[in-house]
Parts: sequence; structure tokens; C-alpha cells
Amino acid sequence: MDENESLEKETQNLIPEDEKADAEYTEKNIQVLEGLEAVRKRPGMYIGTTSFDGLHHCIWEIVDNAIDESLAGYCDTIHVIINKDGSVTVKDNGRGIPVGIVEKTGKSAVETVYTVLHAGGKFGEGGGYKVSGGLHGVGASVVNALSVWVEVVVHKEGGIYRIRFENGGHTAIPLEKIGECDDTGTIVTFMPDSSIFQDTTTFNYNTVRDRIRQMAFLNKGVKIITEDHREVENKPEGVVPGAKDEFCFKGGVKEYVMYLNKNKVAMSEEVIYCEGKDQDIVVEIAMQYNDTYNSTIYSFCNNIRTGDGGTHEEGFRMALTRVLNNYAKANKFLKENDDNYTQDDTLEGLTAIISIKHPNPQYEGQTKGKLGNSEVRKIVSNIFAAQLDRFLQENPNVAKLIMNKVNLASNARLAAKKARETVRKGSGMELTSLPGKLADCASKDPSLCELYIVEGDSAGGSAKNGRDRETQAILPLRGKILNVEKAQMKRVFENAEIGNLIIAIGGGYEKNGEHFDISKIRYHKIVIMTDADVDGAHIRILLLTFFYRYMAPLIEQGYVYIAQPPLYKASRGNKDYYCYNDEQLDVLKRKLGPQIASRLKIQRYKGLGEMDAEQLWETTMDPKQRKMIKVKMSDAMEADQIFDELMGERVEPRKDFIRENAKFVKNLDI
Ligand code: TSJ
Repeated sequence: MDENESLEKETQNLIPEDEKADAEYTEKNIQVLEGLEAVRKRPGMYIGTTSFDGLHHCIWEIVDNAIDESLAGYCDTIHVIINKDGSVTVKDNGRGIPVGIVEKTGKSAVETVYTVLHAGGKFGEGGGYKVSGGLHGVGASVVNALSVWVEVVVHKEGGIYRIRFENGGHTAIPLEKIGECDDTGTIVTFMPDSSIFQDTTTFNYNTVRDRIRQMAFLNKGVKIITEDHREVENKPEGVVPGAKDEFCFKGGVKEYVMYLNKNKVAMSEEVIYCEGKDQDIVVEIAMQYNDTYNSTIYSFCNNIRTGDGGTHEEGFRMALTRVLNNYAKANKFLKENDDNYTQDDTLEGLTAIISIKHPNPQYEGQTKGKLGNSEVRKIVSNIFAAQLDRFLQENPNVAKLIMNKVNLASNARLAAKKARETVRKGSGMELTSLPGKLADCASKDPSLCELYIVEGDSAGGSAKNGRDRETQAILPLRGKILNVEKAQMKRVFENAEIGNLIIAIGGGYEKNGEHFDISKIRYHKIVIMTDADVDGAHIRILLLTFFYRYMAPLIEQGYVYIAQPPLYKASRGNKDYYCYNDEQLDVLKRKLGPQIASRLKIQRYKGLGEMDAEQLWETTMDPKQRKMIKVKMSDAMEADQIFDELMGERVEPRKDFIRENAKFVKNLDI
């Protein structure tokens, strides 16, 4: 049966006899399938990538539709389940996708949503508030195009209806009524197509859980439950059999701020919260100061992170600085003639979430991570300023703490400026000469050069002797580098290890008006190489935090890597095998057979220092054989969150942390 025949067959059940305008209808269907075919040909255009992120994007796409239903006020519970067979089910208790015929397509609404590009939510005019369809809202049809099969079940008006698609969006079983019910809702299950997602079709439970948690923070009151129903055997990464998490935050972004600050010491209990609406734009902001010296400001538009900020963030910052300066002058924290606090002063130690919902968002910048709508600046600034001002009036004790904090930041900024100037004046030479501990490479072409940051002098020695001198430079770090979250700016610049790093990399840093110049960096690969133990993990996280805070473009542009040294050496006679995890060791033992395996001499590397130069080269540094992990911005942001948990005295949270953050702390000896 060719495509046309099958299409005609499926239409027979759906369209009443008198509505069949055959030729025109068939024409429309061909267009539809050509549309889905285009998605399969160039999936990247629709979901960004076909690797890990793109795969998960499919879930977000479906969940967005359920969230829309909840924003419209018709649904309060959503389930996201990774099924035993690896497919994903998203289920809501909303009104159920309409099953009636849509005039324009001649198909049922549910079939339209799944087969016509960008059709999601276009029917049912004025039916609620739709926020997907922005940057990521490519529609459920894209997921259909990229799936081996999709099944949609709708509970509506007393009936249970089902439709099934196969092979990238072809209707396999037309919409049919399969039973009766007395509830309403939509249940969607899809199986991603491994010929499209060639890297992997294994969903990562923790990735799903983390994004869903964030969705729950951003959409207060919606209960979202995640579950992993996959089995235990041969557990690949990302599979967490039996996992179940339930998220529902009555306080929304207010609870998000509390969550982000949970390992920090908050300046006062209260989280400042405001919400408002103007011209169909919904604004929600929460903020709280803590005892660190950095700011964590996450902004969102329509539940999508705007990593490069934009007009909503600008409006927030402007209002914050203006209101705090006004309060300071009015209440004599600043004298009439004192300089105003700067934006940086008011942001120090601040955790804030800015979330807006906009019916027609414009995104700018290369990665479309910046909100461009200019009207938003004023709307956010007005709503926030009025409510912050009122908060300060009503809570003079908190206001006083904030004033002291901002004042301290202002003084520290002036002191840091002085310290930097002294360094410049006192040692003009040292700033241009490379650190003595750095074993630089011969090449001066940054695109070929790699900087290995190595924990400890002894591993540093092996790395120096084992490396490719032409392109690989080694910088050993002694002990732990300074925790830049906790340290005052002044101390950051006085710290020798950090000074060495900044100078070796060569592009400066960004903070307080200083500019990180990525065009000046001396290496295009910066590789963090630490031991596979808790200390190593800690150093890795401190370094990531440092890069995130002071050289973010390095991470954005994918220049930062984590080396993957082997965990075991298994020797038999004079033959050595290296294994990078327990699974590989098991596979090796199986391959060799029980007889030989029992005679293997297995060494577990406790640290890089146990490897000699040649071993380190072969296993970890040789570009032809090594495996490195490229650090993503989201990893660095997490590192920022994580490290307090490693620092803590309590053992349990540390173990939990290690279990949950396998990416940073792989193969740990705990
Ligand atoms: F789009 C989708 F198929 F991916 C999908 C849609 C997936 C999931 C899990 C849920 C949904 C969805 C859609 N949940 N609820 C709805 N609601 C509607 O489509 C709907 C229902 C009634 C009316 C109306 O005007 O009566 C309007 C809409 C948009």
C-alpha cells in the first residue's frame, strides 16, 4: 500500500460522507506528510540537536502542552513516566485534546496536532493562555515525526479515544473510541527513533527530574510526578529503576529561591516575592540575599531559561538599584552627596528568579538566549519597584540588613579596585610573564594548544613528562583552590593559584567592569585533570565554579573539559588492560573467561600520582585514545549549586550528592 492509498483509507473512518472533498483533502495530507518528512530530514532545525539534548527536548515539548492546559486553569496534575521499554508517557488531567473534526484540515483535532507542523493549540480559539510555541515550542508533530511510534489516548465527554502513529508520523490506527470513562485527560506515549537519535535513545531520569522540578517551580501549584519504570539489569547511565519524585510548589519561584539558597546562609528568613500583570504579560519575581559574594540570577520567559538575560533582567536590575538607592538616601544609609550604589553592589550575594510569561516573545543573540521585547523592561521594572519599595517600608529590619550588605559590597568593590591597581603598579613585569609552575607548550596557535590543570605536584610531574610538548601545557595546582563563592573579591585576586590560572589562560576575567577577552586566550582546550576521589571532585567543582563566575565564555564556547583517567589497571603477565568504570572491568572479565579472570592482578587507581608518565599519556592524555567530557553551561551552573554539599560535615548528604552527581564525581571510592 503506498502513502496515498493508506491516507485515503485512514480518512474513511474520520470524515463524514458528505464532507469528503476528496482531491483537496488528499492534497492536504500529502503536504502534511511532506512536512513531517522535512522534520526527519533536518531534525536539527526543529529540536536543535539529535544527541542527548534533542532527545530530551521531545519530552519537554510534550510536557509544555500539558503545562499550557494547567495555565489555562483546567489541569492540576501531570505525570511523566519513563516506561519499561524506554518510551515516555506524559499524562494530564485536563480537558483532553478535542476529538472533533477541524475544518481546515478535515481531520480530528488530535490528529491535526500530531501531523500538522505548528498546529498545537491553534484550534479552540481563545482557549486559554498558551505559552509554548516560543523558542522551543515546535509542537507535538515534531515529536511524532521523530518517533518510531506515538500513541495518544484522550478521555473526554465520557469516551476513551485512541490514535496511533508509526514510522515518523504515519497514522497507523485512526482515531477510534475504545471505551468509556468518567474523567478527562490526555495521555501521550512516544518511542524515540534510534535512526534519528543516533547517539542515544536512553532517557536520563535525573535530567528529566531536574527539568520537571524547574517546571514545577515556574508554574506554581501544578503537581508533576516523575517515575522511572525501567528495570535494574545492566543499568546504563541515567536509568534509576524505581525512582519516583513528586513536585508541587504552592510558592512557585519563591520556593525556587529557597531551594537555590538551601545550602547557603540566608541573610534573613524572608524571600521577597512579587507578582503582577500588565498588557497580558505576567511577571513573577523572588529574591533573597545570602552570605556569599556572588549573585545567582536566573531569568525565564515562558518557562524557558534566558541565559543571556534581556529586557526582563534589565528591568529587574534597574529597579533594584534605583529602589535601594532611594531607600538608602531617604533613610540616611547614604548621605546626600555620597555616590550611588552600583548595580554590582546591589547584586552581591543575591539569589533571584525572574519569570515572565509573554504571548509574543522575541529572542535575540546567537543562541536566542536573550529576551528582546523592549516593552518588557518598563513593565518588569514598574511592577517590581513598587512591590520592593513597599516591602522595604513594611520590613525595616530586613531593609537594614540589606543596606548593610550592599554597603559592604560597595566598600569591598572599592578595596578590590585599589588592590588591583597596586598589583599593576608594583609588578608590571609579573602580569605579562607566565607563572613559574606552568610547563607551557611550544606551539603558540591557541586552536592547537591544550592546558591541563592537574591536581598535585606528583601527578603534575607525570603529566609534564608524559605530555606532547608541542601542544600540551601543564599547570599543577597545589591543594585546594580558593572557594570563589565564599571569598571576598579582594582575596580572589590575592590568591596565587587563581592568579596563575588567569595569567596562564591569558584572556583576563570578567567581574566588576573587567572584561574577559576570549580572543586572547592561549589554549582552546582547558582540561581539568583530578583524582577520582572526593577531594578531586571538590577541586573540579571549585574550578568549574571559578570558570563559571569569572570566565563564563570559556564554558559557553565549549573550551573546558574534564579528563577521564582510568579507574582500574588489570594485568595478566606483561599485558595491561585499562578500565574506566566497573562495567568495563566486568566486560573484560567476561571476555577473558573465569579461568584467566581469576588470575588477573587488578589495581584500583586511587590517584593520578600512581600512574607513571607513560601510563598517564596512554590512558588519559593521548588525543587518539583519551576520552574527555566537554563541560556544558548547565554543568557549571550545577557545580555552583553543588559544592556546599561536598564541603559539609555531614556524611549522608555527601553520599547523596555523589550518587546524584555522577557526572562530576564518577567512579568514586566512597
Ligand atoms: F500536544 C500534545 F499532544 F502533545 C499534548 C497535549 C500532550 C499532552 C500530554 C497533553 C496535551 C493537552 C492538550 N492536554 N490538554 C490539552 N488541551 C487541549 O488541547 C484543549 C482542550 C479543550 C479546548 C477547548 O477549547 O475546549 C482547547 C484545548 C487547547
